[in-house]
Amino acid sequence: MNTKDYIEIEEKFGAHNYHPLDVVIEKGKGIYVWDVEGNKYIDCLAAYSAVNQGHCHPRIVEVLKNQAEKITLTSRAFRNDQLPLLCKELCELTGYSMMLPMNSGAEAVETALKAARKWAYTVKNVPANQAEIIVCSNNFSGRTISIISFSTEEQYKSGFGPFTAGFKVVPYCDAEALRQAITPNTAAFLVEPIQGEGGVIIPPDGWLKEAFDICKQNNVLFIADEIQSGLGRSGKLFAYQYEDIKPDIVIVGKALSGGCYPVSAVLSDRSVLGVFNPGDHGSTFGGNPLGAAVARESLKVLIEEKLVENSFELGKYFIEKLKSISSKHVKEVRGKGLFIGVELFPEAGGARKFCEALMKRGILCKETHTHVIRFAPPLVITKEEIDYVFSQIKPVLETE
Ligand code: IF1
Repeated sequence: MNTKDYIEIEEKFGAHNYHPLDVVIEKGKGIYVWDVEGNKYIDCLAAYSAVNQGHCHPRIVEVLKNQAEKITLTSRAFRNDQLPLLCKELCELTGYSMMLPMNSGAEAVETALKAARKWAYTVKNVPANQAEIIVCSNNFSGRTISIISFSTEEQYKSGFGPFTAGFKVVPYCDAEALRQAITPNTAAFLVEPIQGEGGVIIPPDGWLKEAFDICKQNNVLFIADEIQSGLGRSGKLFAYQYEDIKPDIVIVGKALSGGCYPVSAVLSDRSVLGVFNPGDHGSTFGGNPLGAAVARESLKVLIEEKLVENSFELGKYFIEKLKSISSKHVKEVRGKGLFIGVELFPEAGGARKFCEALMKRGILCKETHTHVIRFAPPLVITKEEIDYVFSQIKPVLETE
C-alpha cells in the first residue's frame, strides 16, 4: 500500500474531523519521522509538543515494553506500584504537594475546573451553583462540551450547544478586564501562559504576574494550563516560571508521557485537591501503571538529558536566525524556547501552503490560526539540525 491507498481508506472509514498534511508516517526516531514511501522528514511539530523527548525515545520505549509485560491496568479500585512513585516524583520535580492523574489534556482541564468549583463551594463559601470561572479570549484547552463552552473560536462551538454555564471571558493580557470580571463568586482564572493554538501568543512581561496578584487579592485560584507550554517547551520547566509566580493549579499532559501514551495530571496542594473525596471524580485509565511508568521515565529523560536547558538555548538561537530572514511575507517571529511562531501577513495567502512547501523539503510543521507557522521540534534537536532546518525554511519564506 502507498500513501494514496492509506489516505483513501482513512477518508472512507475515518470521520473527517481533521485536514492533515498528506504524509503517512510509518516510523520515527528522535526528531526524524519516515513516511510509508521511505521519505525522511524532520518533525517540527512534535505532535503538538507531546513528543518533547523525541519520537520513540529508547529509554521510554524500554520502560513501556517492560511495564506492558508486567501489568497495564488495575483501575483505581486497586492500587498499583507505579502511580505512587509518579505522584511523588512529579510533585518533587514541580514543587507541588499533590497530583491527580488523568489521560488526555482535556480531562485534566475538566478535573481542574471541577476542583476549582468544589473549592469555591467548600472553602470560599460561594453559594451553590453560582461559581464562576474566568478564562481568556483566544483560549484553547480541549474539545469537551464544557471546554468548548468557553471557547471564543466559532468553529469549535458551532453545532455543539447547549453549552455549560459559569464561564466568563476576558481579553488575553488585559489585567484591568480581569479585575472587573471578578465577583465574590469567582472561583478561578484559567490561563495558558503562552497561547499555543491561539497562534503562539506570548504575553507581555509582567502581565501574568499582575493577573496572579489580582487573583491573590480576591481569593481566586490561578490555574495555568501548561499542557502545551509546559515540560520544557518554553525553555523553562513551566512557562509561568518566566514570572515570579506559583499558580494554585498547574495542568500538564502531552509531554508527560513523551508521546508514548496518554497521561495528564493536575498539580496543586492539599488545600485544593483535598476537596475531592472518594467517588467524586475519576477515570478507568487515569493513573494506570503503564501510563505511570511511562510518565516517570519521560520526566527522568527530560531532566537527565537537560532538555529544558536545550530548549532555552536553542530556542533563542533558532528565533534569532528566523528573525534574520528578510521576507515580504513575514509579519513577526516570536517564541520562547522551542515554542516558536512565524506570523505571516494576510497577503501571504495563509500558512498552509508554506507548510506544504516545507513538507516537500522534508520539514514537517503545521499552520495555526491560518497565518501562523508553528515551529516546535522535539527538544532533543541539536544546533546543527536547527541550522539544517533553517536552511530549508529560509528559501521557502523568501520565495514562495
Ligand atoms: C486538537 C491545537 C495544539 C492544549 C492546551 C489543553 C489541550 C491542548 C493548551 C487539550 C491540546 C491540541 C489538541 C489537538 C491539537 C492541539 C493543538 F492546535 F489545537 F492548538 F497543541 F496546539 N490545553 N492541544 O494545547 O489536550 O485533550 O488534546 O490531550 O484538538 O486538534 P488534549
